[in-house]
Amino acid sequence: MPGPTHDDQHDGEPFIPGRPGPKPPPLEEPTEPREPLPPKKDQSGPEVYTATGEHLDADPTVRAQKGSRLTNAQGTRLYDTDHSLKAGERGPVLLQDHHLREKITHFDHERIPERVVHARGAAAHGVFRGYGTASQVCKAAFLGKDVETPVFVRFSTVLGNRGSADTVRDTRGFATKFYTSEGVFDLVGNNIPVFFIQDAIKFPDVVHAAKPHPDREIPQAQSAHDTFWDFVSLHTEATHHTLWNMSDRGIPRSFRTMEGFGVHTFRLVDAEGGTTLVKFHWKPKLGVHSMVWEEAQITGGMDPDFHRRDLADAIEAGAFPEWELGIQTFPDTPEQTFRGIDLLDPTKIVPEEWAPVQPIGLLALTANPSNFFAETEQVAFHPGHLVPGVDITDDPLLAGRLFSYIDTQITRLGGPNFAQIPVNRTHAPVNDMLRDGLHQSGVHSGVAPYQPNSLDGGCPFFAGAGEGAYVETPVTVERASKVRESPASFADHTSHPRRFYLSLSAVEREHVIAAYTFELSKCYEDAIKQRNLRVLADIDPGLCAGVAAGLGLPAPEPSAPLADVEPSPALSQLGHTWPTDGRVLGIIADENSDLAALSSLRSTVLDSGMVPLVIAPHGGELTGSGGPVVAQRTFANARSVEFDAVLIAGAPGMGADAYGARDVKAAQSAGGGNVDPRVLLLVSEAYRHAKALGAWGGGADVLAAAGCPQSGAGIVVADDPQAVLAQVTELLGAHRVWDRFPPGNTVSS
Ligand code: HDE
Repeated sequence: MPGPTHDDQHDGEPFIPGRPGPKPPPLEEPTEPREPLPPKKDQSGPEVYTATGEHLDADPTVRAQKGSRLTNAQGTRLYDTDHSLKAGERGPVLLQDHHLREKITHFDHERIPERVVHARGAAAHGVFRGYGTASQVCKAAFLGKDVETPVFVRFSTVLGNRGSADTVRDTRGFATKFYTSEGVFDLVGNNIPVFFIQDAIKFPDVVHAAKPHPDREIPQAQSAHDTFWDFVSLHTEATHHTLWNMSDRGIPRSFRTMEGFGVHTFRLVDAEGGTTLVKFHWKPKLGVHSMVWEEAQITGGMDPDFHRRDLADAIEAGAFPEWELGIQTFPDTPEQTFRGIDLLDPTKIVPEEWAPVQPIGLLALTANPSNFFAETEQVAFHPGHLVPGVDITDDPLLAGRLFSYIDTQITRLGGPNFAQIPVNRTHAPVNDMLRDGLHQSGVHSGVAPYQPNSLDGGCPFFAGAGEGAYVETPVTVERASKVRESPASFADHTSHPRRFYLSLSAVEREHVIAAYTFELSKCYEDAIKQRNLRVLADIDPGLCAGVAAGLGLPAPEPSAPLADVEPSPALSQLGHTWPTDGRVLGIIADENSDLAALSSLRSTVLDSGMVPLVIAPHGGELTGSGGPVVAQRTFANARSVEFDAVLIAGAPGMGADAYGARDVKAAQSAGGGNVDPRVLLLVSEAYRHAKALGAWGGGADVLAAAGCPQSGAGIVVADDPQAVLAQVTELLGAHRVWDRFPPGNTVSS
């Protein structure tokens, strides 16, 4: 009996190429005029009237598109949009063609400035549900038990332009807009818990250093260049963040498998006015996973939209990504320190072993945006969007951010009314006294937008703290001299990076050494390499020696005795078992594979929440014995990086479009036999990237031809495909077959 295909097995579910779902209806040429598609939830806005009182939409939904006929921006119907108005068919175009001018003028202004940092991003809608566990320390309504709050989350890279690749080595933004009943709260965090600098005044400098060189504008979306390494070696407070960037955290597997951090210490306020200092953490339900560097590089070329696609596909398939929000809590003492760590220093973290992360709510991303520009591009975050119960501290980095975000939106979104853009609109009632400005879309009533007034009946009235007003915590500010200085506690730039490095497993340290070596080897100036080696010598001599060896430079001695720090095991990504939901299995097959067994294997994979993608010599269907089986990928378009594990269902021969005869001969003479060279590449890469490999029905020969062992760490060969799958699934719980990485020089002291 033929096994299920994605054509017939999942009626009623959304269709995603390569994922379960119904077959889309055939494309037809439309002939009858019809209304636009009904609006989605995120295309709704408040009820709107024109200035003359016309009710714009009865349902009450403001839509960009209405009616079945093409109109101009004024709603006048058009009969043609393909021809300019001309004096005769071959004559000159007339200036009086207002439709041409409106169309071209609007087009000329379609682009807005991209974000100065975090330009490349992807976003999703979702919902946050409070556990109620934070209510003891925070009065914010959205943290109450089972309170559900709509959210919009944007993930981003920092350095690259809007069109840059997703998988570059960089920090990732993790910005969440909570549309709470008490106003908008933005938690504008990163996937790295510390920052490069301790004072906002240096932000333009660090960004100038990290962005492409101003003369040639290269490299794009990279820190592997002289100015970046010049800056971080001269501003050693950047060492901790840089070390995280050079670790596997700098190349996440997906947005779904990233942690998030609020970075700064915030102050929560309870119903009685009591305060607690906290650090925010987002913990992904799927675990924290990264790429290996070669994978990230290949993916950057093969699928620059990899993270964006992964997020959208997962949501579309109903595999909603989830994170738990947690807080580390610290007493709000006058010193604002915890076990000697200055909580106002954003280059420091408090180990989770000392202050456990306590879960306070669950975030699920449940819907993709309907329009990238309207939502993902126009969303405007601001750390100053706070709600009663959440207050700031005197972290000097945060202070600068509180100014910067609102300022940048004025340029980027063209004026001060960006809060009126649908994605930025609060869900709480607004009654402000802000008026006019570019792109004002409110038609305000009343004549007295000032307080107090007598002409508008005194409206709007103030709320007291008991009526939900945002009241700043009355923190005592001591009288002091004005200075441009940092406190002495900000001077320790080595002990925290050292703790991070010592908390990593041997293989993670090896990756850090390789990343530093790669990046510094891209610098032209030896002086910059040497200065960075001096910084590393003060973090860990093993790290310094490894990088120095790679660069062919002598390793300097530490400039001071090394800090005696206790490692924090929570900082390592290894040693955990994670759920396998959403993991992608590539299954190599051809007409000669046992297709009946393959079909039932696909069903088992789907039932366990993973994604099976059959990789075949050609598109369409495999129709051999036990078929048909639909191919989701072909030898021509699949690359190992897309898969978390690779299964080989038999020994597939050469694809119909295999490389030219010369390459095939080369592959064969290199021991590949009749196996398609692209399959050999795929398998050998998966092996090199420490992915689980499974084979049956002759698949072991492919392993051999690809130069991989047929047994050993993470290699499963058996007759029964289901038995292979069971073992591979178990291996996936650890994400990679870590033992496969060769032990390197990770000696540290
Ligand atoms: Fe930002 N940052 N930042 N930043 N940041 C921006 O705001 C800024 C910092 C972060 O998806 C900009 O709307 C200053 C830390 C994210 O739209 C800008 C300083 C953290 C995003 C800005 C920092 C962040 C931004 C550019 C030093 C982690 C993307 C466009 C004081 C806690 C938000 C924009 C999105 C974006 C300024 C440091 C996170 C220019 C001055 C620390 C996730 O306003």
